[in-house]
Amino acid sequence: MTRVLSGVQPSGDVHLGNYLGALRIWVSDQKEADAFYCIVDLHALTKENDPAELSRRTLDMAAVLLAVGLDPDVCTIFVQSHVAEHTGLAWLLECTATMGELNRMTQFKDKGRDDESVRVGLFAYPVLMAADILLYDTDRVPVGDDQRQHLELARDLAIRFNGRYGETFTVPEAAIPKVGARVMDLQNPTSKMSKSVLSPQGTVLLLDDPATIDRKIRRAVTDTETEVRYDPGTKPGVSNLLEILGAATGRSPEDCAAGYSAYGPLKSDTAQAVIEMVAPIQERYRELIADRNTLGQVLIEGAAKARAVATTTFERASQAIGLLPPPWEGRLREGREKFR
Ligand code: AQP
Repeated sequence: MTRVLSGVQPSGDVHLGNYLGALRIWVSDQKEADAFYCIVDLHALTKENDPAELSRRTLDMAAVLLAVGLDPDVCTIFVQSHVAEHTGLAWLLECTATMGELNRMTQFKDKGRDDESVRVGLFAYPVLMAADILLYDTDRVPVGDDQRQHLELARDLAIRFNGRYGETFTVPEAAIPKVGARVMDLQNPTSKMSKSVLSPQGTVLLLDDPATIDRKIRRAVTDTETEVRYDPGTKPGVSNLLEILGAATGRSPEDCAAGYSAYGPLKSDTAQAVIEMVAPIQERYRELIADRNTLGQVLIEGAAKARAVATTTFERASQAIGLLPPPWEGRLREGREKFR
């Protein structure tokens, strides 16, 4: 069975881009693949964070993942920091990656390559992401378009490691959706919608109430023309609305454009389609967030299932690179047998 893995950072509230670019694909993939979905809390440490907020957001993210339709009986949902092998493998891969290739990561360039106070973690985070993926013998990684370059790095590291130390990792493929792969900020449609960039009016949150969604979409920046046309290069604002409408209604943005001759109706139909799409998710979320025990249980079971796969791959990689297996391991096993 194909193995799928993907992750989401608990770095802020889940937005429409996360849902259309990733989470809803996760939901359809869970039925067809052996799917692992990870709340990547260690990645959230690459930016300024409030410790109490981070733990609250991590549990909250578990509720969102269940609310969008992930079923813990069918897929594995877990928290990255609950499986120590992620950081262990990241080190082996950091010793495989080069400064040059990490320096070329556009996200790092955009977020402050020239800033002396930027954290080492932000520089190295694509390697941690490669470890997240390679630990699970992942065949396919459903992600938004912003992760394309990081996925290439994960592939390059897997190929290089296999070439140097023998076949160890599965080389993963990115799976980027045709529509909704890069939802743009409604106020700044040349930048992607993002959790950690402060753009409250430009970001539609999955849990925004209907009036707020309507207001944000009606106030979306468009342009001075009046023609509704899908043309991301010259009409980024209008094209973004068409992408959102298309993704929410299962049509192509070009098909959606054909039905409009003014921006007003396009905006109100887009808002309505989004409101209808998120309504059932919001209802389930309200029930789930009240039941912290169930959420905790899902994460305990998820971590156990994830660890079972991660430890095997990590041991394989450690031995391939020449690390001595812990000498006491055999003894421990013998001891356990003796007292069974
Ligand atoms: N705007 C987007 N459009 C489509 N897909 C998107 N994704 C993120 N933004 C968009 C996809 O969502 C998944 C989770 O990614 P993330 O947790 O890194 O989300 P984020 O909103 O990008 O979070 P941050 O904290 O703002 O991260 P940075 O600062 O790193 O961009 C991924 O599959 C992603 O592709």
